[in-house]
Amino acid sequence: MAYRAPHTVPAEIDFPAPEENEGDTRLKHLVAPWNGNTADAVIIGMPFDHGVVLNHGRPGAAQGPTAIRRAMLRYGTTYDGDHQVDFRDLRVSDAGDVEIVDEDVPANHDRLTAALKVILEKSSVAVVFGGGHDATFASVRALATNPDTTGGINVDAHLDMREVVDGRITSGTPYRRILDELRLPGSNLVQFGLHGSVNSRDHTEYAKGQGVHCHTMGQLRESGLVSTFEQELGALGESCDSLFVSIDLDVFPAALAPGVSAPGVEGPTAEEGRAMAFAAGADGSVRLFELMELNPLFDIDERTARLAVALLAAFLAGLATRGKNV
Ligand SMILES: [Mn+2]
Repeated sequence: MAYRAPHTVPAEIDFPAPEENEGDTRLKHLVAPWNGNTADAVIIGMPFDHGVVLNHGRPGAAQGPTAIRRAMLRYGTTYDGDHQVDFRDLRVSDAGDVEIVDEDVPANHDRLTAALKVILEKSSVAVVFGGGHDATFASVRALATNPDTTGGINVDAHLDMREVVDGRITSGTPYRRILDELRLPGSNLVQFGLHGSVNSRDHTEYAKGQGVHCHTMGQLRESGLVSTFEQELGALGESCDSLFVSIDLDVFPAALAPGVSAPGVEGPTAEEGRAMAFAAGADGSVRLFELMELNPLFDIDERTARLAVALLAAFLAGLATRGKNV
């Protein structure tokens, strides 16, 4: 029987063996089921969207991880033409999905944290396919053995900085919980790509008061989106040794990403998304990369799923350059 990380079940999608397509190495040929060995990247799916429902979003993100894997079967090579990097030699494994128990948000978060702790012991990076964004609390909990030196960037339309009221943990609360419960310093968090008309003044002022750097899309059009992302990532690396980059696909405009829990109107281009993902992959401090909130029930012709795969490919290309002066 194949190795299984704790609380996981095999992915619904099997990737074909690499030798089937020599000379045209596709993303799907790169990924094998995780055998528990050391790896460059291990993927885990979090097929859970009850936190989205509790946040009054539209359900369906529980099917996100399978939708990303399905898109990987048909889309993407192991060559990044933008950076002229072939990442076919990366060791990329799929640990499957977290085995979900009912609608119990904390119990399912505990399962993701436990599985990720095992993955992070063996792999340079963990890649999470979501699922509702509430799970990022659980992912960062696995990463944050030392909260003072753990940090990251949330690429998201929304702050997700709502207070937990009466124990209601939702997809709107993860970054508040990362500050309040995991005790990461606010200055270790960056909110990136915020849409201009969907975050309240109170939540924005709360975040800034905690020392969180907040960048709206409108501001990033002035400052330079990709260069600001790279600057923030570099600055976090000065004070932190373990970083995460979590991309909520709803940061992209609905024209690019219709298949999300909460579609928006502004956002980065796909090329800017890929440039950010590449920078995240190339940064040796980044140990956790997330593609969250894909909701295939609302996707159009796999548009959002393919965008997620393009971001994954850019991240892996960046990862392949670590330790090299590319
Ligand atoms: Mn979010």
